[in-house]
Amino acid sequence: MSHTTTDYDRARGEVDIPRVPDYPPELAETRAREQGWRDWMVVGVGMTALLAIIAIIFGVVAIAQTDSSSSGPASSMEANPATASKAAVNPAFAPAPTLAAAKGMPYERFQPVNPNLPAVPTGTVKHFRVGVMQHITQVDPNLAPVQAWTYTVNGVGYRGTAASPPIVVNQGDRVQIEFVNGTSKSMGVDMAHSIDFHAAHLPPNKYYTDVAPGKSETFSFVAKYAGAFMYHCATQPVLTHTGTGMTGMMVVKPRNLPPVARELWITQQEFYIGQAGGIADQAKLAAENPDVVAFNGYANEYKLDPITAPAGKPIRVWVLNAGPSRWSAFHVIGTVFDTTDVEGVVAHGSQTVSLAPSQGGWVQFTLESPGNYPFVTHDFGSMVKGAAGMLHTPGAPPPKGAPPAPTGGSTKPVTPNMVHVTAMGS
Ligand SMILES: [Cu+2]
Repeated sequence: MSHTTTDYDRARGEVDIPRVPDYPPELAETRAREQGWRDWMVVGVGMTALLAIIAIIFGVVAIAQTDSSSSGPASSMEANPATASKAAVNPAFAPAPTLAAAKGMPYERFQPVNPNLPAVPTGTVKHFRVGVMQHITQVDPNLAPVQAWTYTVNGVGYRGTAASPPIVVNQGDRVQIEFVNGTSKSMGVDMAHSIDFHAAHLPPNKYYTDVAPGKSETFSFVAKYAGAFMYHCATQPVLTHTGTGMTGMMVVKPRNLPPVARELWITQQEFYIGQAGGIADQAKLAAENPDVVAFNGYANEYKLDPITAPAGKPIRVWVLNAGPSRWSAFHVIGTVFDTTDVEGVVAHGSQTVSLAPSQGGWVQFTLESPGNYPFVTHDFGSMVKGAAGMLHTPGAPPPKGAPPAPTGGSTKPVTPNMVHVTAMGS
């Protein structure tokens, strides 16, 4: 028994901690005298500080009066704290332009992204033709359209949002990637892009390199480890390319993962809006100050179009935090995760999974009773910018206050050359 206790202490680092000696009683009088001195010192320092503050206040008032009487409105503006703080607002962090402000700008109509995890393709080698499109879409129903640079996978692309499709394989599969940087005029590609797979063991200098518009490259790798891995553009500046949408999820399913009633995918992404029709705002990107944080490429997408899922049966959600910069705390309100696997760490009974930018995994849970169960990032600063959705079970009333999905915009591709904003690097 004592053996076990000792081991616990050692494991918790609670052995060999030096003890602070007790105060020797013979020094008690000296200690009291020192305490008295310290008390007077504190009073003295406090009085001095108070006098200094009073002097500063008098000085500032005197200067402000002199300025406003002698040099007119410019100086008096500085003396007025309200006006001064307004002038100090960095214009880089101006609110994103609204849809109304972008009147007349063409953009693609919102279409909800299918959140069902696609099946693993057939064949011994899993072949994926990955394309690029540069298009004009909203990422929030109230905000101006922006440029989104996104990937297509085997012909599937998501116009009307800035999401990229998941690539799904089984652990141990050989994966062949044919990366094509824009195949037609409707893809709107006017610059080099690239693709970097976090699930692969490959020399980046050889394969994650720039591919010119209209050109392609092919490579393959074995998906050795299971998980939700990021894929993304690695073309410089990488913050701009990933912040303008060039990220996606690659799911490597472990062998013998039990089937579930519903298997979904959710990618969290940030958007930094400067000009209507423009690319991600550079200053906001650098300051990690997004206007929108979205699941699957559009703010509050699955509140606009709730995901139906059964009650009383296991549900699995593959989650990726594609960033580029903010943290994600994925949580489903009204349940507890039975099992989670984040970056190879399996846990049971967790409430929230913590995902740094690029990290991913899966969560499995049951909605025990019929109802409406929101899912969010519990980083509420990001949640209020659009990283929230809704799971709705059959038999539950429709979620209250769900806004109608927006219907504006074009059903045809809208490419950057159709709006009057200069593309980066051109
Ligand atoms: Cu790119």
